[in-house]
Amino acid sequence: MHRLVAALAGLTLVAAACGSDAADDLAVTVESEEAAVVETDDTGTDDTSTDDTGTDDAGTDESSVDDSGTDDTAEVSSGEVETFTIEVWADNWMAVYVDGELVGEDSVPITTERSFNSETFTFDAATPFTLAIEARDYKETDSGLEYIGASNQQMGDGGIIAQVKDASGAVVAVTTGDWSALVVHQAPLNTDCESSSDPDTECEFLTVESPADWTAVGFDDSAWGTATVWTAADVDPKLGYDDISWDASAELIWGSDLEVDNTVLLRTTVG
Ligand SMILES: [Ca+2]
Ligand SMILES: [Ca+2]
Repeated sequence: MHRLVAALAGLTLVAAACGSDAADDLAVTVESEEAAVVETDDTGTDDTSTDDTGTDDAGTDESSVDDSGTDDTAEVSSGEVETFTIEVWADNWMAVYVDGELVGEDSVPITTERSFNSETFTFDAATPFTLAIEARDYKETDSGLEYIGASNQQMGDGGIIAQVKDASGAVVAVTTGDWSALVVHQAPLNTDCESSSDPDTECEFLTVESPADWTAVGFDDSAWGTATVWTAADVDPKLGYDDISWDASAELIWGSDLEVDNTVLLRTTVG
């Protein structure tokens, strides 16, 4: 994962000592001009990005994701529209997109202490569809730490698991190590700053700008790595996890480092 991030460093990488709040990786949305640059550099010959970076994205950032998804759905999907549900548990927060459209996000704000919960979202889609999840581990600042200044100041850890069922209740997709993954926030890079009395100065972080259309059907994620599978013992899933009857094939996944990798973009194709 480190190697992957380094390979993307020529794009819009930011590595710096901390000093400001963690608003950077909230910006899945990027301004249209920047998005065009990212896509051109990142995907090269990606034909679908051409459409998405045109006038559609010139409007508001949020709506551009929906627009591209709608367009791509019409182009790619050929099956009949069915109703699906996705059950998902995340430490600490997630947002779920289907064919570029947001179908649900964690109802518990990430800033809530011990924001562990599961969610079930229902959506209509035609197979094959693109399932994309933004997963975030809580960090108080770009230092990557939580409980800063308290006796339990530490690096938090992450983890996510999900399964998709069709209308009959059959499991049609689960999180596995086959999912594409891009870590877009890592901190602290110098993990020995965990005990620092001034982590916002001493801890280093690294961010990669999220591609503007990373949730879209046509997005080329071939440059991404794959998710890392973790055991329940590794993640120690808490509140909400046991509320779901997880299929035996569903796996807890994250980046390659449960603590340092703080925001992970995940993608797969279902059907
Ligand atoms: Ca956490
Ligand atoms: Ca963390």
